[in-house]
Amino acid sequence: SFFFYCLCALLVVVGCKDNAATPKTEDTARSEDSKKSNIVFIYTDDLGYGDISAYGATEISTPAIDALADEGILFNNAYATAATCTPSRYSLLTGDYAWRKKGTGVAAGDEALLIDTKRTTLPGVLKTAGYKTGIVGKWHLGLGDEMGPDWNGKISPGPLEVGFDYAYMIPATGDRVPCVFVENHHVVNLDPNDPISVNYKEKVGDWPTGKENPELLTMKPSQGHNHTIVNGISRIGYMEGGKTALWDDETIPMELVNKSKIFINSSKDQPFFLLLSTHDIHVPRVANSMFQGKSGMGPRGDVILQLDWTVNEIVNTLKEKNLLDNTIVIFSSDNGPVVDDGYQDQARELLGNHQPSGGLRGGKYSAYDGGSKVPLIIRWPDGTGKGTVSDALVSQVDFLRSLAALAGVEKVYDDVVDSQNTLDVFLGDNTAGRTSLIQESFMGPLSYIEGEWKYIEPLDGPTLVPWGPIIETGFQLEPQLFHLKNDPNEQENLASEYPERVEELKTKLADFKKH
Ligand code: NG6
Ligand code: CA
Repeated sequence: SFFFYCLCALLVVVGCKDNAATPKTEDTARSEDSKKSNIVFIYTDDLGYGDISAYGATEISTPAIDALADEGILFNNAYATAATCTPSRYSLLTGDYAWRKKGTGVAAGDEALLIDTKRTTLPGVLKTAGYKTGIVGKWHLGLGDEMGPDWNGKISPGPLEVGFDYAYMIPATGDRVPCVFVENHHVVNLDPNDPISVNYKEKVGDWPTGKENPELLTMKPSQGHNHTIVNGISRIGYMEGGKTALWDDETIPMELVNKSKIFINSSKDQPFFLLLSTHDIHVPRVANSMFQGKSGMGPRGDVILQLDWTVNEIVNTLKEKNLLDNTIVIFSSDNGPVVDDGYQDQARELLGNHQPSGGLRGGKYSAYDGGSKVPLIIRWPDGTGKGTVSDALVSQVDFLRSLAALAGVEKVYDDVVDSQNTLDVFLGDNTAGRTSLIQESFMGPLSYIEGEWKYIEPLDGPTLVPWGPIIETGFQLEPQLFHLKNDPNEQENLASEYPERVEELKTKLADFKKH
């Protein structure tokens, strides 16, 4: 029996040793993971630096978003990587500037997936750290293989192939067909007897278009947006079929909040990462009846109130489930603001004294700061930095390595070129932030910010966004140099006064491009 005892002891020792050398069992990993904070990232669309009261808006009030700022850190110097949606989102998810990859400008509604399924991604990294990962809302990064999405079959690759466990998506934008939700690999509520056809070049089927039947429209385009009419609104692109699958524009936010709640509730046993990518405040701006006429600023103002409602719903859900004390809430926008973005929704006429960009020069699409300087608020569950304002220079490209560090991921692969671990900045401990960053405008030219200076590459292009939103592109034949600290609204081009500075920043930008 002594021998038996020794054998048992030996087995126990070997067993322990074995245990230490191999990965943790699923159960121990689970219990450690459950201590990790959840992450809810509310990524809004086209919301400007001056569009919410936390950032100084006086003509509109956004109490739920402001509460995040009261309980968290408000960043005064935060940038999306680009002045349009697709490249900014590409950077958030991949940790790389989008201009490194061809074809990452504003994606068509039938574009193939733009993210390489083999590369490191933010959701993929969090997944390796035990997170359940989900995206609810706007995708706009393409779907399917090089043939594009198969709307009537399995839509793949997509979010599930780049690190998300769950997806409930607006495939591109609210103003692009097909106007249907996609859940994981399939269009939601699709009747197989009524298949969807989509074409971005020519008309398919016989559904009326805004161009041919303007009398059927409840919201008229001001520019483009005159193809197939869905729910009284003409869109970009032609479609037919999928009647039972069409979304209802007035309840999109309710649908997204509902799917977010279900995702949160189903993630109790492990930490979760939810990217809630709102349709608000992109065009077409169709507020739910709860918000119609409530802002006094027309649909654009009404959907800002609707966005605030979304934030309130999500925070309340976390509170009710006792999760707010263990959840990081991040709030930001994919690019700067635009007033008329192609529909006659009276946004310009009813703007009054409201300044969507908070006085910054330019707006969505632009090389000036109005294009990509955006609101960013982070509410830490333990009250870190509560009610403070940070002037540190921060970029959304850094969330990949920063959240990876937070989640305890030891290795982030080298295919991530641009993302830096700036967790100390996001926590408010480092008030300087990045030394430099790059901004992409809609036709490609880049701007380079380093310290107090900003350089904009010269480009022979239009000075105003060509299709009429009255936004300065920031394109000039000559290089531009601004002292952002003294001149945050980029009024005085100092390039001819400081030619060496121009040369220096130009060279540094060129070096970054070589990476
Ligand atoms: C533009 C659209 C604009 C918007 C934008 C993409 C016209 C005239 N304008 O081409 O309405 O859809 O693309 O916006 O069609 S983003 O926020 O998704 O980048
Ligand atoms: Ca956008």
